[in-house]
Amino acid sequence: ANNERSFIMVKPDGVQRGLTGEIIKRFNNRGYKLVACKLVQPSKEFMQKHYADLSSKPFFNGLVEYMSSSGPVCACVFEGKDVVKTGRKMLGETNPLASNPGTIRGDYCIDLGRNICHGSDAVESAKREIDLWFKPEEVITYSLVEGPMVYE
Ligand code: YYY
Ligand code: MG
Repeated sequence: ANNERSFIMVKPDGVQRGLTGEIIKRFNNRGYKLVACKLVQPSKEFMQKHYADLSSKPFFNGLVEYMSSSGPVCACVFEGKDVVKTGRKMLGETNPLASNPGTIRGDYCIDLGRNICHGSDAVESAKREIDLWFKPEEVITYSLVEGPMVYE
């Protein structure tokens, strides 16, 4: 389906470093459609919900603290064929130093806890994350004029 959706977020380090546009641009250039986008200053409680699956990890508290107290994040939803899996490839590995050049993390960052972006890891988690971050009316359904030039 061409209407798969992924939750892509520019983390506080990405926003602070002026990389918001670059990250959105890469998804747009690939052919993915931006269907939601907003700047948010998430609370600690909200980030605990977002990263609930990682609550038992030793880095959880630091991660939540960082994500909620270092500046805003840019929360986005991109739509298109295979966007969840392809989006993860475009982001690179969790550890930027293990990420190939040409990926977002492989081109723009170094440390694990400053890896500038988030992308949903499965279609199901994408649904959960989009519902958490956006009201239904904030995710816009529209057709891209260039659609037939991206999809055959
Ligand atoms: O999905 P992804 O962001 O690539 O990695 P996750 O395993 O979901 O971890 C979320 C987030 O936590 C990661 O982007 C950086 C941080 N983190 C960390 O600080 N230390 C680790 N050992 C693992 C992850
Ligand atoms: Mg993850």
